[in-house]
Amino acid sequence: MTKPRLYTSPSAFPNPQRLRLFLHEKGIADRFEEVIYDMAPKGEQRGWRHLKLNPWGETPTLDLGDGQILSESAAIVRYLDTTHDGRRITGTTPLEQGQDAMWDDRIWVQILYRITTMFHVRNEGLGPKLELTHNPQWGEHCRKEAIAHAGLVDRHLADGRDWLLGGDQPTFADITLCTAIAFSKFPSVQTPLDERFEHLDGFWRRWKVRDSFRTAYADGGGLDELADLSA
Ligand SMILES: N[C@@H](CCC(=O)N[C@@H](CS)C(=O)NCC(=O)O)C(=O)O
Repeated sequence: MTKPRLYTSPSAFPNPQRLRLFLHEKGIADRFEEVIYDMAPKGEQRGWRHLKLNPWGETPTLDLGDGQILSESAAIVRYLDTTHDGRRITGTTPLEQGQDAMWDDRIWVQILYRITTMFHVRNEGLGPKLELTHNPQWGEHCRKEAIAHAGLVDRHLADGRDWLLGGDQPTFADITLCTAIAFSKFPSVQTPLDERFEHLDGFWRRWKVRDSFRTAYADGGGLDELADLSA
């Protein structure tokens, strides 16, 4: 039987990385055929072949093989979490599911999306073929917003909890926060949230020793500190 196909990017790209980390936490990564795009400079995600699958021109995109296509990281994760056996990564009870969605939304909109916008508009982003807007002031605004909201998350973690919901295993919101911290450290972003916030530092260190993290970041994530994972 052919496997569903996932269109993704190298691990430095945080949204497909949210999905990849989820797949490894859930233990189902081997059930998919992964197509890793050359995002830049080639920009396969913006070419017509991919746009036929996902007109938004983004990764991740899941092709279920029966004519159904899913995109948007959280939507794909929630679908796969409920349709596969194993630990529920997006929360078990309705309350946990609500809390996980709440934290995921806060972190995606106010931290990760801000950092990715900064990446695109402040410096070179994906390069001249793909970037349409250069606006350093907007990038700086996004950076400040990301830092301010990271401070709120840091305060939430200050009560000694390991993960956002207070359990003993990470949920999807923790995955989104992990990829946001990783991307904040990317060379052209240079806003390392772990260096600025004590509890985000501890959180990042907890992720770095997890098997899921070490497998999902096996290509190094574009970060010197993760280079040994690709050895
Ligand atoms: N809302 C989308 C965002 C996806 C997204 O921005 N993906 C980036 C990779 S991290 C992308 O494909 N960018 C392509 C481009 O900018 O050309 C999601 O949650 O999956």
